[in-house]
Amino acid sequence: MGKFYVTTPIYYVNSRPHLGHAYTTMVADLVARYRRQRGDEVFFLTGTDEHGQNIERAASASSLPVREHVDRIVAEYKQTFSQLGFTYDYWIRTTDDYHKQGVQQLFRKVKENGYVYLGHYEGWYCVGCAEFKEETVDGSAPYCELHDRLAERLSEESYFFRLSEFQEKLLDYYERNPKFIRPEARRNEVIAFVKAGLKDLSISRVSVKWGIPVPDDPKHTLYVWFDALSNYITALGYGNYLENRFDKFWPADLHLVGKDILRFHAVYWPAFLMAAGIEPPRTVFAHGMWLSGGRKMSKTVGNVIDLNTLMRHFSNDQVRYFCYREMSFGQDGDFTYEALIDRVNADLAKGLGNLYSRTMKMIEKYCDGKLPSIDASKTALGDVILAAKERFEREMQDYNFSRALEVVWEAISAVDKYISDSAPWKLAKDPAAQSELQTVLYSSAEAIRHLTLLLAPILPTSAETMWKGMGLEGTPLNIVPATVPWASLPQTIISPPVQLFPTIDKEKLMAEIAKSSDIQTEQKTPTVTIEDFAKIDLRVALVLEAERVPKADKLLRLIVDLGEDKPRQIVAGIAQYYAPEQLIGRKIIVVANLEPRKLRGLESQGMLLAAQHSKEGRPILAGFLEDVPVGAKLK
Ligand code: ME8
Repeated sequence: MGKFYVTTPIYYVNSRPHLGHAYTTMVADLVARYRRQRGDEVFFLTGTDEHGQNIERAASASSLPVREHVDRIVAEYKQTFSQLGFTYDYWIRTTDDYHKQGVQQLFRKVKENGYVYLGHYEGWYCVGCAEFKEETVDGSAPYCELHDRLAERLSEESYFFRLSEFQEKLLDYYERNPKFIRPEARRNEVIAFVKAGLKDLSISRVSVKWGIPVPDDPKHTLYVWFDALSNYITALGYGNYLENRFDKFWPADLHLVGKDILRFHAVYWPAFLMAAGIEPPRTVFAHGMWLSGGRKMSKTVGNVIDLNTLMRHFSNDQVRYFCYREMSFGQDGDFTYEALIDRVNADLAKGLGNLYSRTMKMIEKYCDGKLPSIDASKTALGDVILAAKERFEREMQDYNFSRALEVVWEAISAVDKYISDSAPWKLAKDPAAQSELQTVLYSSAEAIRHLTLLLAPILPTSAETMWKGMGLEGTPLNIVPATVPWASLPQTIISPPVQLFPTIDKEKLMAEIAKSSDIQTEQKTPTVTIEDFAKIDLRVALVLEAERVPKADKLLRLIVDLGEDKPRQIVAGIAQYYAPEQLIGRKIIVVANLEPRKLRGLESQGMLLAAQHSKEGRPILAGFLEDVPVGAKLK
């Protein structure tokens, strides 16, 4: 028995939670339940990252005061995570006062130890990434692929963290702690990155107001990542008035993160901690990303898996099973509703559910619902189950969730096969085979009991139902599987068997899902008045010229005639779907009074209209079947 401290990233409150955010927390929930079941004292932390320019911008886009905006998103996160049944112990918000105190304390400590100095920073900053980008060879603004925008030039007074002094210390730490960064491939990437050299890191901004003030110099706010990473210790009471859990729980045993933010956790975070004289965490595990239909989930593509839709059509256990089983932990995975339904049908309905109900039905029928009692030495399956239990523990402790599940399902198949081979329905008809029949039923039920214990952290609701259904006492999550010997199943009375996982009618459910995501999209679009609509100047435009924008795979530069004095330039992100020559001479629709915007240094004086292909995500340009005069207004 020991302690176990597991964390998730704290999520940005610039948009609503989606499957990706739920996933990391779902894995943390699994680890937390697994550890608790084995008797550890667990602290499971999750929460929200609420400062910085990005959040300020998201708030202004939703026309709300920042406070109100963040409170709303946090409420939605909490509501969703509670519906998903997550058992976190604490929810940290970086806008909470104790966090602010703790972060300031960490800054003071790092400064006191000589690792902070005041300087000037000038560079290309992407607001979306909240980080400075590398200089380009020709000195022009770098383009951020991820956020489809040019970085902005920023020069300001800034406090710097002497990251450059930590290169050797970090490399040494990685060397001495081979499990610090996992999986192995990611560890190698980080090592290569650190070996290439570390520059000092700017850790304050004067340009950002929505943040934690630097102690004794409040015109600066702390860099969002310094603020955010500190959450892992401020939530334990570091540098503030919360209950002191730091002494018990630090260092963290497991920081779970997506691979997108590994560098912050594996380079900056241990360096900040070392600078403050605090021990770094034990393991940072970077998992892969969920793709959807083979593509990165993105709002523009429209393939984000919405949690409300997911929760409406699937139980938490079904979603948990799929996520743990489908994603090889550490690699990317593909999330589709089709695959989810297939797994539920094959593994849960036909596999686990069927084994449970056939066994319980036979006990009901052949033993009047009372578990038989037999001599332990006569049982079958003991070695299969004990071997499975051992392998399961090894895989779980190594965070190979998918393989741990394979182990359980192999055991399920073995029990199934044992039942089919022994054919209890035949034994039942033979009065001389009664003791053999009891052996088969007892062994199968005992195997199910052991597997239920293993499954408890994975499928908490179903495991509880199975446990109660078998008339067993207590709750499986409070029982350490290793302390339960084989062939110790008591003679309980079972409840009438229930169907744990009904088979899903795939076609029908897919149609319902499609319908409910349409409804959702409709609901999210607010109604506008005719006056609002009239503010948008839509015009017919003729494409005169079209060419690719050098070094930007996505952009086309168009010259279009709107029937005005002179043609306009429009920069559009359609280069992957339309060749320039396809467009010349074509009549399109343009939003003529959109605020001009610079893309790759080129001013776009309008926006063209296209429909979004819902499945492929590709844009399809709007046009007319009949001929229309250039410059005609649409209304
Ligand atoms: O990065 N697949 O917050 P964030 C799997 N605030 N996981 C995904 C995912 C996907 N498609 N999309 C998101 C931040 N995630 C910072 C973190 S921590 C001190 C500060 C998960 O809201 C994954 O864990 O952008 C990823 O690392 C995290 O959400 C990013 O959440």
